[in-house]
Amino acid sequence: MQEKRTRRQVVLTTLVLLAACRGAGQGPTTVNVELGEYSIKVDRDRVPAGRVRFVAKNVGQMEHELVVVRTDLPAHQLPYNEAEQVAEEETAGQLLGEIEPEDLPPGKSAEMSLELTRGHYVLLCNIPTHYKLGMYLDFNVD
Ligand SMILES: [Cu+2]
Repeated sequence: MQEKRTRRQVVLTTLVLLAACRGAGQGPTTVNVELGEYSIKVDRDRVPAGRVRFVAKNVGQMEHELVVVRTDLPAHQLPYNEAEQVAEEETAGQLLGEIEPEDLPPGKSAEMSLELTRGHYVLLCNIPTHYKLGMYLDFNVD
């Protein structure tokens, strides 16, 4: 009887410790992003809710940017402003962040961290014409 209780205590203590360790080690989820002509590539397009660190590298020959929008619309169906040749980020949903510097020169990297809740997001480069040329990507947070 007593042994049973002790064993249960050990199990409980272990569970508490495991939970504590997991909590302590819970840093941001890193997503590596490659920007190029004319695509956006990521090493993961699905992450758990929480802090997400986007590390973007411009692997192309011209300037690009990285914008994160929360929207229910599929990445290829954001409202488009024909006159300015850009996707309308604010109309599509909620603009969450933009990497700094806004226009990332070729060969350069930059990062940003965002607190993301469960839902669908779109990553895009909204330098005129780039969205239409294919610089968008669906991204999900569970
Ligand atoms: Cu671009």
